[in-house]
Amino acid sequence: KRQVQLLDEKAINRAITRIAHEILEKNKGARDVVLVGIKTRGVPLANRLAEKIKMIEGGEVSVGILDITLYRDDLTKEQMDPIIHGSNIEADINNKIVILVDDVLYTGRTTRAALDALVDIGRPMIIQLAVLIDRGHRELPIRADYVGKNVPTSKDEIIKVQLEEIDGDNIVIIEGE
Ligand code: 3GP
Ligand code: 5GP
Ligand code: MG
Repeated sequence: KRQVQLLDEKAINRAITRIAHEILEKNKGARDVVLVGIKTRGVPLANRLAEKIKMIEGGEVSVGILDITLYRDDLTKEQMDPIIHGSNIEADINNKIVILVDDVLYTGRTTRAALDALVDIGRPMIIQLAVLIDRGHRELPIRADYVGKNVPTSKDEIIKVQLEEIDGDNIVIIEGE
């Protein structure tokens, strides 16, 4: 299989640092910001962003978790329907700036399901989206507010995101035929 490295550890860290600054700039600080990581790898990314924002600005940023997986387990692209398994969001999201965090943005269906879950929980002032990789191929009118790296892909390529907290190392690879 053809494998090409897209981001190494330093590049991932730089992307996180930049997005943290962009979040602070766009929202004039982190007051009222709640980060919500989409399981699995959106969660460590949300934690890293919260840490980084704290380092830059001081003050705590709440992090919540949404568990959304595909109805079908085989990762085929046709007729996948993301379903919500649960959430752990302790922060009050009413009138807050909620920032969804995911590793890869593809069709947008996971994000759509996440929006559904959020509006069930409360009434945020704004919902924004941050992703490490945008690989294109949207099937819904959804876009990210913060992007680590835009990666044009073909539909049969796969982006492998490995994060220390889960995989033991930090690297992003594109895998093709
Ligand atoms: P994640 O939970 O960290 O996002 O869906 C299970 C895992 O499979 C995902 O991990 C993701 O990294 C990986 N994956 C690779 N290609 C796809 C894809 O096309 N769709 C989905 N949902 N996951 C994919
Ligand atoms: P979407 O719902 O936008 O099609 O896909 C978003 C979710 O599917 C993300 O949580 C992401 O983890 C996963 N996903 C889709 N394509 C890829 C991919 O190429 N690589 C990885 N790692 N995850 C993907
Ligand atoms: Mg994901």
